[in-house]
Amino acid sequence: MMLTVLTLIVLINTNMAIFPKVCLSGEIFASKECCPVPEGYVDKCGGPERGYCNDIVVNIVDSTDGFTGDFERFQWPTTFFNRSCQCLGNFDGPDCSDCKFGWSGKNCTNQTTRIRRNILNMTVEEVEQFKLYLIKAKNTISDYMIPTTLYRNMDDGQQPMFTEISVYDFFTWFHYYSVWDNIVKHSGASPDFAHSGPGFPTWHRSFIQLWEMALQKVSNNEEFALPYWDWAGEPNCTICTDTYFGKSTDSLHNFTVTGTFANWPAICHDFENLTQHGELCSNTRPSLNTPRIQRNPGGNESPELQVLPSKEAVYYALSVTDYDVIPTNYAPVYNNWTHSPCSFRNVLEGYADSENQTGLPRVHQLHNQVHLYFNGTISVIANAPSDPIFILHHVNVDRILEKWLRRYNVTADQFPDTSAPLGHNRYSYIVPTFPVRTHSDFFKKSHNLGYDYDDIDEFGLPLDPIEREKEIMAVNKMKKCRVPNGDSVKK
Ligand SMILES: *[C@@H]1O[C@H](CO)[C@@H](O)[C@H](O)[C@H]1NC(C)=O
Ligand SMILES: *[C@@H]1O[C@H](CO)[C@@H](O)[C@H](O)[C@H]1NC(C)=O
Ligand SMILES: *[C@@H]1O[C@H](CO)[C@@H](O)[C@H](O)[C@H]1NC(C)=O
Ligand SMILES: *[C@@H]1O[C@H](CO)[C@@H](O)[C@H](O)[C@H]1NC(C)=O
Ligand SMILES: *[C@@H]1O[C@H](CO)[C@@H](O)[C@H](O)[C@H]1NC(C)=O
Ligand SMILES: *[C@@H]1O[C@H](CO)[C@@H](O)[C@H](O)[C@H]1NC(C)=O
Ligand SMILES: *[C@@H]1O[C@H](CO)[C@@H](O)[C@H](O)[C@H]1NC(C)=O
Ligand SMILES: *[C@@H]1O[C@H](CO)[C@@H](O)[C@H](O)[C@H]1NC(C)=O
Ligand SMILES: *[C@@H]1O[C@H](CO)[C@@H](O)[C@H](O)[C@H]1NC(C)=O
Ligand SMILES: *[C@@H]1O[C@H](CO)[C@@H](O)[C@H](O)[C@H]1NC(C)=O
Ligand SMILES: *[C@@H]1O[C@H](CO)[C@@H](O)[C@H](O)[C@H]1NC(C)=O
Ligand SMILES: [Cu+2]
Repeated sequence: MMLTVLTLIVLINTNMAIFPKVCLSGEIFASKECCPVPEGYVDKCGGPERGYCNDIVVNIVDSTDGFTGDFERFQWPTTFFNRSCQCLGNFDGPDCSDCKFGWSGKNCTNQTTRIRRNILNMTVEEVEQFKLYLIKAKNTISDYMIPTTLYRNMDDGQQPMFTEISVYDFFTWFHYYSVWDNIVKHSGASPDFAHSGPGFPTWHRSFIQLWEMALQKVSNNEEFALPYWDWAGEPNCTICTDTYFGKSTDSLHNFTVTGTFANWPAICHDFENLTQHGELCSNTRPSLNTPRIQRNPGGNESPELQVLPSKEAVYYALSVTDYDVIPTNYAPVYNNWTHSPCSFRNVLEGYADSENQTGLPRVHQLHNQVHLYFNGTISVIANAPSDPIFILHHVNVDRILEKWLRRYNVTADQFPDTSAPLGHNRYSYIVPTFPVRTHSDFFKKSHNLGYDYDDIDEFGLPLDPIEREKEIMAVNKMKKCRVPNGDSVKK
């Protein structure tokens, strides 16, 4: 405890977070207002032309599903801050000095579309450059800090306890915090703001996009776009070579990796033990004792996890027309949403059968299957982003979401607005974004967010004529998803 406080003082003196550093000094933190004055301006939020300071209004008070305990993520972010910058026009960021996704230039008037490419189509030099950006992110301190303990230990806001973290590890921590179980367990399940519900695709879309933006800043390359790895139908992990993300080594069954990311520290590996002690992962400065990332592709003893998802499984996901459905009575369990049959989200996330194309509950398919296939750091949900393959995997998951959004040309009203689990409703703020964003903000075609994929057209179909024909035929011949007891599935 003492150490944390001392560290904090030093940090505040040198500069002044999940929150921006500038809002974490004692007085500002206690006021619950995070409305910084951007450099070169005299007014908060760059007012009046860039933005103004405003109350944060929680759009929807999500059901707590009977949870009790620590609620700092509930009604996010108002436990910590209840006022923040409301940016105008194309301005964005904690002090409105950034541009909204897809805009650039001093006044954010230049519209840009960045193209996310298949990593296997990039030159060796381009791959090398991407890897250098990741290393730079791992070695650069973020403008944001993360809490070292629960808010309830911060003397009702009088004693901010935050620490610095690298730009890369900030994202690992961000993911961990969305999953971390600080609320008393209910029937064996724990709240998860990022998975097992309608918000899974949009939570990860926001996450990947914020990460992409952070890499653009760190590399001073505004044009940079993250690559994807299209794992569907791959016989093996094609990017597990030293040119890409490294081979696995079996030395003493540690399954560490070779190449650029050998010895890449994996923070928060001990989160389960910490959770049991009611503590947050706060040991974010990697040391020699921090475990390294590990993976052993195809090494799990379960045969279904020794292979990657088939192309047919992706075609099946694309054939499911409903985004997500209210849980039916089909298989009541705690989080009924992972048992929602015939839901695109559930199929994509991997809690429904896509290999045999029934759409019925099944835990290890598509997105989940890829995580588990690696049998290592990326297979443990909370700190999975410690392995950079996480990025390539999730950009591909986002690409499948994009194909689906374009194919069905959906509007925001397809996204459940009141019935979803904690943090997963259409207008719930995505935990722990700050400034806040909603799922609805990301449930739109990617050109609205300033990016595109290299291989798909406006209908989400492959540009390659052979792939296109194959996909159209395959999706058309998929059987329509049906709930076994004959109940009709309503949105
Ligand atoms: C925000 O929090 C402060 C400090 O607790 C409180 O005084 C103020 O009333 C709150 N404002 C809103 C809009 O909730
Ligand atoms: C940006 O906007 C300001 C204020 O409207 C204007 O003075 C300035 O010339 C603009 N800069 C550019 C590069 O457009
Ligand atoms: C707008 O952005 C494009 C692509 O990033 C760049 O090539 C161009 O120079 C920019 N234009 C202005 C006026 O900043
Ligand atoms: C998959 O990769 C592993 C390790 O890279 C290798 O040992 C194995 O032979 C490969 N399997 C196939 C089917 O290519
Ligand atoms: C592998 O694991 C063993 C025992 O757990 C440990 O002593 C050794 O340092 C590890 N090696 C590497 C390279 O991590
Ligand atoms: C678990 O966490 C507690 C509290 O931080 C610590 O005292 C203990 O050493 C940890 N145990 C292990 C096995 O890491
Ligand atoms: C799951 O479904 C069952 C049966 O419909 C219902 O009783 C239960 O409340 C649901 N649980 C949640 C968390 O929605
Ligand atoms: C698909 O069906 C076959 C035959 O019924 C079964 O053996 C297999 O486990 C199923 N696989 C999946 C992924 O559902
Ligand atoms: C790796 O596979 C082994 C063998 O199936 C399994 O016991 C272990 O839990 C897996 N580890 C991870 C992290 O997936
Ligand atoms: C999508 O729907 C909008 C109206 O909601 C319509 O203007 C547009 O043409 C449609 N696009 C496609 C590709 O069907
Ligand atoms: C990738 O490269 C191959 C040739 O190397 C080309 O046929 C294919 O169209 C490229 N794909 C994309 C998405 O650019
Ligand atoms: Cu995740």
